[in-house]
Amino acid sequence: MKIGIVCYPTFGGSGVVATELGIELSKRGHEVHFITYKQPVRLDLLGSNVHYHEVTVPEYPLFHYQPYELALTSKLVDMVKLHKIEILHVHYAIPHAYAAYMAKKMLQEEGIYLPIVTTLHGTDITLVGSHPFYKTAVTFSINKSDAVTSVSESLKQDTLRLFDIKNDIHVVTNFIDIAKHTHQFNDCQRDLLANEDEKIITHISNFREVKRIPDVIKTFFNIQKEIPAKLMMVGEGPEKEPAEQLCIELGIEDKVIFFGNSHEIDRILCYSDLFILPSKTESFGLAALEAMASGVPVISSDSGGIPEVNIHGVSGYLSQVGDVEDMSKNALLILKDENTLANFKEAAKKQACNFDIYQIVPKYEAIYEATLSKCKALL
Ligand code: GMT
Repeated sequence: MKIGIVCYPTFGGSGVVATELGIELSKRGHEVHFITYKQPVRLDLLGSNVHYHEVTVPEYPLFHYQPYELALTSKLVDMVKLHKIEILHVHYAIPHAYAAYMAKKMLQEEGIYLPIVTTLHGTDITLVGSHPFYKTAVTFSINKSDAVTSVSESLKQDTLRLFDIKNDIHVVTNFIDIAKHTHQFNDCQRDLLANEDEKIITHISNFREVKRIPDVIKTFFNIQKEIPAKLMMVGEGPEKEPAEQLCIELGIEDKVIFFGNSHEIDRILCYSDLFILPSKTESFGLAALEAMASGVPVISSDSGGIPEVNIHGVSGYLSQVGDVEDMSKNALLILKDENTLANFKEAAKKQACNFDIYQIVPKYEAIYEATLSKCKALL
């Protein structure tokens, strides 16, 4: 198949999922075309089956806001015609599903039929999409997609609750390439960052309010009172500076390392003992899955789709949003005893295997095929 993929090219989970999906589809013999404004961060494999087409939005002083949807729509039409793209998979409803629908209508005028698959990722529904400013257009775009998927059952239910949806929503969970997380390092040089007796706790996110960064710091503060430990904070975002300030106020700044965005997530996870994800809402929690795939147990909130990924008492523990005391208690339960820690590490890895890329990508292929057949039958 010739598949177009539209996504955000940044460090966010939706872009990561779209990129890993495209790479895997290309390995399975499909021709994949990424169409976005920058080469996706994890896309380093451009080749005969993977192409990248940049959407450029020229600055024009008349516009207070530069019209990205318009530029994306035009690019989609041009690329579909040039490369004979058969199906378009858009990740994140805003504005991708909307631009895709406009492109589809323009192509229809020329007798070209382009089926659209929209994957909902979370914030496009729970945080941004349901805002009254966007809701009408988001509802329309979801209903006009030829197939809709969501990355968890919880997100599907949120979508049905928040929007008036006429389409079926297929749950296709996020996935992970287990093999990649298994054999990469013989020695990840843990001793560069921590002493042998120190446990390493990690948090990775885009440091937005929804991630509840102060809860990560406060939980770590409680942990390090009981056992020697270091905290690795990976990512960039508006909550990073206040977090650095909080570490100073609590007197733990020498125990917390802020990395910024990193291309070495696998190495950081390789030497981690525990991952913390206390988010207020989280449709899936790809970062937690990546941690588990590296054998790192997860202390998380129980919000959104996280309980579908992190199993309480098995791969880690779940607490109510904001319950720092419970998260601290659970973290210490795992970390204080080496046998317990080893068991949780093994169970985390095992649970991650349920989301192996080789089980999930065929589900997308099946959806593409069914959508293409359904659309051809309607012609
Ligand atoms: O919140 C983020 O970390 C970024 C956001 C995005 O849109 O990229 O992530 C969302 O999509 C990820 C991939 O499907 C999910 O794993 C995250 O849980 C989801 N974030 C939220 O729901 C807050």
